[in-house]
Parts: sequence; C-alpha cells; structure tokens
Amino acid sequence: MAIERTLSIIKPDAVAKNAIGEIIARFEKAGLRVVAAKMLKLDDDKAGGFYAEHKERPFFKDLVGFMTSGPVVVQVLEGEDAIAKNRDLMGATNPKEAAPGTIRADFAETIDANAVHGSDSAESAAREIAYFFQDSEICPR
Ligand code: RTP
Ligand code: MG
Repeated sequence: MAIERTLSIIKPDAVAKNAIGEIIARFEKAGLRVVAAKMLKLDDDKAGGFYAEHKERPFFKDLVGFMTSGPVVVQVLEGEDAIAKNRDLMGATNPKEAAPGTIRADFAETIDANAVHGSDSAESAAREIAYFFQDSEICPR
C-alpha cells in the first residue's frame, strides 16, 4: 500500500460542537499523521472554489452558506492508503446512512452539516491540498 496524502476539513458544525480533538484523535488512532493544519473562516469565493465541481447542483448555495457559517480546520493527513482510509473513517455523506462508529454517524446531524470533508481520489487530494497549503506549510514526518 502506498503512502498517500489527503485533505481533511473539520466543518463548521463539528468545530461549533468543540469536537476538533475527538475527530483528529480518530485519524491518529487509525495511523494517519497530521502533516499540516490551520483554522480558517472561509469566504464565499474560497468555499465556492473548493466545491466548484458541485457548482451546478441544487445544493451548491446551501453548501457554500454552510461552509462559510463558522471556522473550519483544514488538515493534510498522511499515511498508508490515506485517501480511502479517511473516507472509511468519515462514513457516508448522509449521516443517517453512515456506518456506526464513523465520524459522521457520531458527530453529524444532517447531509448538509456532516462534520467532515475528505478528498475522494488522488486527483482531488492533489488539487485540494494545493488549494489550501503551500509546499512550505507541509511538514513530512
Ligand atoms: P465532501 O465532499 O464534503 O467530503 O462530501 P462527500 O464527498 O461525501 O459528498 P459530495 O457528493 O462531494 O458532496 C459535497 C457536500 O455537499 C453536500 N451535499 N448535499 N442535499 C444533497 O443532496 C447533498 N448532496 C451533497 C454534503 O454536505 C456533502 O458533504
Ligand atoms: Mg466530495
């Protein structure tokens, strides 16, 4: 299995619940390492650009509104099979369908406010990491 990097976002609902530490602990317990991290308040442009693939979808406006509703924590996670491992830890997009013990099952309430984002492919991970971090802000460990 290859060592990969993936972009994770702890979304405004989970930050508001004071669950940053519990969520990061799940990544670390699964063997993923935080190699970059920062807290940000996204504006419409930054959030809209991040989710540009969903621009034509009916939920896009609500998605941007939610992602700008409070601070988020963006991180680069590194480890074996990091992209799929993070998606497994997160659970299904809709928390009502997320498997027990996943982050979304335990911390999310609705499909809109679903606690975390994780890159869905190697191509997305490369784009999303570069969207938030300069190379010099990433600290390999
Ligand atoms: P994310 O990008 O945030 O990690 O979530 P995901 O891959 O599991 O889901 P994606 O299809 O990329 O959708 C991005 C976010 O848009 C919201 N969404 N709402 N109302 C709806 O039908 C709907 N579908 C998606 C979710 O908040 C999802 O995380
Ligand atoms: Mg997605």
